[in-house]
Amino acid sequence: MRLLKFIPILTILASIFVGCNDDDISYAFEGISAPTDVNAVFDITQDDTGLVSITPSATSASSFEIYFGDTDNEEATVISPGSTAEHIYQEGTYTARVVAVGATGLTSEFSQVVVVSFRAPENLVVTLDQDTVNPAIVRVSASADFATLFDVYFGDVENEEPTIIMPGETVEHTYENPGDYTVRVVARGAGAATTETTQLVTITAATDPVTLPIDFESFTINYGFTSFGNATAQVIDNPNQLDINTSARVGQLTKPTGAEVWAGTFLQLENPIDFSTNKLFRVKVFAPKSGITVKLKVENATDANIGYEVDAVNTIANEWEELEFDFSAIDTNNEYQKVVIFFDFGVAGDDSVYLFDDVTLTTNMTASIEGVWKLAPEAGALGVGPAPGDTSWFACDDACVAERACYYDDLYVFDIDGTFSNVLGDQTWIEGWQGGSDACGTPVAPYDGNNVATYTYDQAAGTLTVNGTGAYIGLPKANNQGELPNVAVPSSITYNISFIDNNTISVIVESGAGVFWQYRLIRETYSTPIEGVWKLAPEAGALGVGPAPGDTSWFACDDACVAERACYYNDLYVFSADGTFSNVLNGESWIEGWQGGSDACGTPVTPHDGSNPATYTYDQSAGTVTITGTGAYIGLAKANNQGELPNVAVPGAITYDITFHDVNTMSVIVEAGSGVFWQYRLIRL
Ligand SMILES: [Ca+2]
Ligand SMILES: [Ca+2]
Ligand SMILES: [Ca+2]
Repeated sequence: MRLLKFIPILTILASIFVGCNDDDISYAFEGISAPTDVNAVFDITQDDTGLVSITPSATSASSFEIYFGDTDNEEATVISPGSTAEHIYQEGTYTARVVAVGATGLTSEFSQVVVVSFRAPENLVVTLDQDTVNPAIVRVSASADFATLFDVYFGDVENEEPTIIMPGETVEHTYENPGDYTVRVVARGAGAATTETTQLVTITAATDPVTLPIDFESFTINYGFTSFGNATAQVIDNPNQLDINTSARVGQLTKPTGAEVWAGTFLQLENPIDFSTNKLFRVKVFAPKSGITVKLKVENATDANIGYEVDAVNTIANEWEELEFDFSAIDTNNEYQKVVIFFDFGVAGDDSVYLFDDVTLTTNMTASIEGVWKLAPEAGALGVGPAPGDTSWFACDDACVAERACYYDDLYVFDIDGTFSNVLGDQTWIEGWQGGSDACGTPVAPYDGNNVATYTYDQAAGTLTVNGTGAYIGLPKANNQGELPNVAVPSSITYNISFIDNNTISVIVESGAGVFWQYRLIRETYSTPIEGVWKLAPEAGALGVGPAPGDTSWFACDDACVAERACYYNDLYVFSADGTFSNVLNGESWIEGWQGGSDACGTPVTPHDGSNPATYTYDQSAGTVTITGTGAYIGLAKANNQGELPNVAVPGAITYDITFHDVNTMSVIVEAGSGVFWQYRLIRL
């Protein structure tokens, strides 16, 4: 009660504050906005007096001004919330206005045509719409001559109080149970005589069979739970529309005190579950306690002895959590048609209530991000919209994909050693903010793939972070702070990533609030043995030199050497499908003395820095590959067909002998002068 006394004082203080600081109004004060949701319930007495009552309502209104609309220069009738204004009208048609006044004087209003007639209503027309998604919802509106309002009876409860609607107004009603109901609408005016009509509405039972995935959203599917062990289950409106489950409806299992340790519930599916490819169940659960065993079981439709069950333990209370159930060891010779779920298995009931949703059978994916990815060169793979999955603001269509061919060949390379590379080739799509003209052009620093970059992939969180200024996926401008150039160039970007299948990922970044850039990436595939992204095998002996092929007795980089030269072992040799070749060095490489370095990691030195354009030709019958382009090389920059730099001129091309050990391993040899064989073992990413 003490608190209540203070409220008016606080309101006055707030008003003074606002009044004294016109230039500095704080809109943080509640109630400073105008009232909303202004409405009014009208009623009329049927005694030929023309007495109409108006009960207004609104959110955040402190009073209402009523204008009945039947006199000129009318003074408002002021009433407080919850009160009813009464007024006697002569026969006629008027427009009544209801003005809701907020605490700060801001107003909102609502008008309603009021027909006052002592004649019995005529030409009553009732419109009854049944919702197409949820057939249990009906909407009723009505019109009639000489009617002030309509009483609507939906016919599903005893002693029903009618719902009053005005002409043009629609009322919605949800029936609890299937059945035939008589909807009765009574048109009323100011006189005693009424006119009425009835319509039959049939609410059909939900009879469609249950299929996977089970999301409980359908109003036509019969989620007919069979519960046991004293548990009960039903579909309810989602009481916790949070985080990973903002859907409308969920399954609910109640395990009352006294329920068996094995209490649970099941749904029978339309058909046996297809376990031929997908063997991983995911279920979203919401439990009042953590550390409970959730058991998911599948069972034969008729033989309860045929079943398979998997346990999972939840890790958090009172939050939605997606649990995984690995069914990969299931005997696929049997048929399973029931999905059974148990909560807190092994523990007797304690009145806990559990929610579950999105029972989905999916793939047991290895979910390896390692490898070479590119934007799927198809309509819709690049887009932006107000929500994940929604690219309604922009989606690159077929013509756009064709126009941006220089961009759709860009590669995103995730090396097993944690190195990330943007491999752009000579050109990519350069937007205006980069100084380009929304056209193909030379990559612009720092978004040219030349900086050191790494990545971290958190499979559980579904996030992928690329670290390094200029490293990106999809569009360089879209980062976690917003879009360039409106925000600073970030040093890392975190994307939400989900595997659609082992070779397709969805990558999303919310670049500023409510702006979701979305990319669908696919694994790069190759049509010739040499195409792809290669690197030196990071293992002893993969780099060496000797007097003959296969002999690296003069020098072979051992384990310590491999570790010392990590900046070199992540260098990439990119053989693109279009015949271009790239040295992608990821910021640093091993720089030898002849280059001005100190036999240590350092910034690449031109022309051996990957900056010059280069091409390659692969002669399968000869077993050779020729790299053409000054500064382009495989293995060691110094070793070429004439000898070793700096003793010979920088060549315009180098031819290497190559041998494939398997599709992902090749040996590359160059005789650098007579009898000096530099040898490299390369692996494909
Ligand atoms: Ca749902
Ligand atoms: Ca490109
Ligand atoms: Ca490197």
